[in-house]
Amino acid sequence: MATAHTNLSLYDKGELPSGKSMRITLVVAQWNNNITENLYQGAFDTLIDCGVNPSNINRIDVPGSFELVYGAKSALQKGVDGVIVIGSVIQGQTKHFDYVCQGVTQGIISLNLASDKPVIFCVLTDDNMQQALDRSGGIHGNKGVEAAVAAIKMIHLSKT
Ligand code: DLZ
Repeated sequence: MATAHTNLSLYDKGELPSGKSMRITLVVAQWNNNITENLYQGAFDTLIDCGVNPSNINRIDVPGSFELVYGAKSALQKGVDGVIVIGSVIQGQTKHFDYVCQGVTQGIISLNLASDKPVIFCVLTDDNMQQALDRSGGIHGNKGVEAAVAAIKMIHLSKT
């Protein structure tokens, strides 16, 4: 999983399916919102760049990453082609980090198994704020961009 010194956020639009008819909801955690806003912007701009109609992109805000699962479930119930969950969990001095990371990861896996619509995981799980900054528009790119590319690919897969 090591991506040190690697920026994976470059993509070739010409090789991606068109997002023209896709309806996508972005669920955004408000914890560490200096990070999640950058991830959101990276994802939003990439979806637009890939042809998704702005009126087909919805946003739901939730308090923290733990609530991303409920936010995604509620978006799926309202009928969308795919969901991107966006969060940033940063290691503190307690075990809360582990429980939040585990909870949101298992929850999103469960939703993907239960639904025929993909839920894309854009949750940073970092040791410190600098690592999060580096991956939300810094030296390691913007994981929001990568999540949007994954969403376009997975929604296309779900429709074919
Ligand atoms: C409580 C908590 C802590 C300590 N840290 C984070 C974090 O780094 N990132 C994040 O997204 N959320 C954090 N939370 C909040 C939990 O995700 C959740 O919102 C609360 O436990 C309420 O259910």
